[in-house]
Amino acid sequence: MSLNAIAQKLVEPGKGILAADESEPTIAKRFAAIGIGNTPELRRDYREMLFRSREAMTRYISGAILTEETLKQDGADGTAFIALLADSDVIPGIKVDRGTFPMPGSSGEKITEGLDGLRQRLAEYAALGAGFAKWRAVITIAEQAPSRNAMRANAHALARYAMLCQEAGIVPVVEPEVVGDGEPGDHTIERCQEVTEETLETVFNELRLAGVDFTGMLLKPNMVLAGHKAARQADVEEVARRTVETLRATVPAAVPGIAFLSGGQTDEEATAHLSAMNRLDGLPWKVTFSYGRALQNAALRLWSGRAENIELAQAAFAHRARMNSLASLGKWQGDLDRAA
Ligand code: 5MM
Repeated sequence: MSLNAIAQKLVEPGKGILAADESEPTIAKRFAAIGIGNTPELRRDYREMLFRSREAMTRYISGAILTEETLKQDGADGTAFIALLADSDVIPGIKVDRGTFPMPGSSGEKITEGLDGLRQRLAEYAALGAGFAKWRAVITIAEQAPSRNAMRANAHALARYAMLCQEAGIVPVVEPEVVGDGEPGDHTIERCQEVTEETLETVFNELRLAGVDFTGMLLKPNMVLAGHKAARQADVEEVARRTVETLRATVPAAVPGIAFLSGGQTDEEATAHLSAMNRLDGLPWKVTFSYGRALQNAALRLWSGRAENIELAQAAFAHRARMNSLASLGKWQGDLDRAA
């Protein structure tokens, strides 16, 4: 399949991406919250519970972002996860960054690492069947941040990653996350909009310079939101309006789709914001979800590491995926959630 065909399939109407690529420290935190340890078997069982949720995976999920461990892992009965996903027509994706590290010369900012040896790793992932990849850059908002230096360094790394992916026949999902739920977290929505616009402009300039084909990539941005500790939180319509305004100003129409991260929003907020954006007229790209927490929160809690809870957890996952599928079509309504 061409890069454009893969990208189009990932954002096909009514579907979105499941981000199941929590790194070891992150999954350890999620598991600690439900009182279980972080072992390879539990990681396998948890992800298998998600991938075997037939309703969610076949109807609402187009692609799943995996860690390298999951990409190479088998389910409890020996079925390769790649085969399980293929059975639901879900494209496997791979997180290829090596995480975020302190930005040299800056206090509190991060730079994403993982470019060394990436060409070789991508060739291996492509041979294993990965159709797309993901790299997350973190942009911090604080009194002295973001600095131009951190923004440019992160944008440059995203562009090098994206071009390497395209050379390997893999669709790059470009994720520059302006973090809203970090510290100090008291910034206004106006400040988030300003920083998000500058970030996206910088990223697309670097992508253009690197020669990235916009028709064969996806963008995974944050929504424009006030910091989680801000005195004024905007309503759903304002978030949708400001986010789309920012994207229109910076994202070329040649990009097939935008798949948002949820960034610590409640499940219902993430769905409501997505639906409100899709009710706005004349969007030049498909607009959908690539949620981690906002797709998994309820399922993870219900599962709690116990085999007897699998069906209940899968039903919760299917419900959340269906709500976001409706939101990707602009058709979600709060009473559907409340009824459930
Ligand atoms: C699933 O979490 C992804 C990996 O994060 P870490 O490397 O920090 O463990 C993360 O990149 C995720 O894909 C995005 O942040 C979207 O997830 P949320 O939970 O914000 O929707």
